[in-house]
Amino acid sequence: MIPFRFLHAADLHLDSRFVGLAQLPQAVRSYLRESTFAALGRLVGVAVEEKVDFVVISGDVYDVSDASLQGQLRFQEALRELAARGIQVYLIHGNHDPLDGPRLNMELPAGVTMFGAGEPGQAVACRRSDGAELAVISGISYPTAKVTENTALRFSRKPGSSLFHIALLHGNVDGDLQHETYSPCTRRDLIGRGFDYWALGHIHKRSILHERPAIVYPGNIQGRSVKETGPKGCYIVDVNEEGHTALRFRELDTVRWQVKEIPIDGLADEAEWTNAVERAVEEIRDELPQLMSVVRFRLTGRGNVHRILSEKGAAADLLAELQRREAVRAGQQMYAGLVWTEGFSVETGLPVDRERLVQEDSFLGELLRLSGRSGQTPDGLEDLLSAALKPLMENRELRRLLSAIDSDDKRDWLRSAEELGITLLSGAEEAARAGSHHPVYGEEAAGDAGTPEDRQKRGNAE
Ligand SMILES: [Mn+2]
Repeated sequence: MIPFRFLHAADLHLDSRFVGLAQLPQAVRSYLRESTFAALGRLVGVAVEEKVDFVVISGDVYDVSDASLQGQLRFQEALRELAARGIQVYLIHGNHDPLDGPRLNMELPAGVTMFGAGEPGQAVACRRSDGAELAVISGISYPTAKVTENTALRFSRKPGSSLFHIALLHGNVDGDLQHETYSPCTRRDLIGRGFDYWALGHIHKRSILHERPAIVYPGNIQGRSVKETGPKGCYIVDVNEEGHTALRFRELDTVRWQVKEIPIDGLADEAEWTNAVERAVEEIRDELPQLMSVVRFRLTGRGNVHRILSEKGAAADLLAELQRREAVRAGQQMYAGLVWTEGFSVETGLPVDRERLVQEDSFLGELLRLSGRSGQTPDGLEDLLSAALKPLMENRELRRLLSAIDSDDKRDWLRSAEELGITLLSGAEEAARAGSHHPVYGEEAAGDAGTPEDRQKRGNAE
């Protein structure tokens, strides 16, 4: 077998709209909007630099079936650039850009093969230098957005061919429940077809499901939300004389999404907390000086800062300030090293000994035990919430909104409610105890108002 090299990418989602970011300053928004195209540009650059013999793209070239004109023209341009270098491209369409989408009827540049729907199309890829045959490539596109059939079973090797076999499939292998089950199949189905490399698309998180045969999701080429964190790109696949594959990941993204945790334990006050966040921002800037980063900070742990975060809205204040600073950079076109804080997820609590509170024979102890029991099982959580939400469910509009809440959000609610309980009740109980020993008015009348902390505890009890 002749050794060769190819590039495997999927889920380009060109011209994604980044919904939900409408509030961004124009300069930041337009850079984000450009990021899927920038990643495509880098893909072309990597294909050229790595001297690949060909490129395979496993569906979802566009984000929506009625892809923007700009998206289509830019993709066309990338294909022409690859064609001009003699790099062949093999592609399929997926659930986001099925064949029945109202797109331009564009003629594909020479050297580009787009597989249709129905029976898998088959093509032979050749070496760039001399046209020697390298591999048989098969693929099926989605005719419409919804394909629930196991299309993997339709693939078969080219009879009599001993060439390396690659299959392009957009679908859900081994039922990742976070995604709708498009073209569902199992690893076993794929292994059974006798192919050497399954070039998958659909799941945006990159993963190598199997080594021989290789079953590979390269992930999308550009993260598009806080759910798509970390480096995004493509695989460069080297096939040797024995037909064994070696994969190397190449980053293509220009905007990197991250979630960073900042524990508040031990931070004494608002100033220390602000410093910790600013330091985290600068660390990201130092780590990724060439990229724009979008980060969500998860504030976790227990400490005094919790009160400032939960009562003073300090997170919203700092967020506005951090965003203002980066907007200035964006206004000066300094996108490399820009760190856009997308938001804070406040998951903190008061500096209390929760384990001790759970044991306590008190209203708060009982509340924490109930919450612990309910949170342990999905059914327990559902029971608690359905009782709590019953009045809201009577309203049609609210019912519609609530039905879209997933179980992660529900667990967050339970956790927040628990912390709110601790904040409101632990203070009250301590103050009540303190009050029973030291009558408040008497103390103040005697001119001893106690420490500021004592006064705050009493304040909470009111
Ligand atoms: Mn996709």
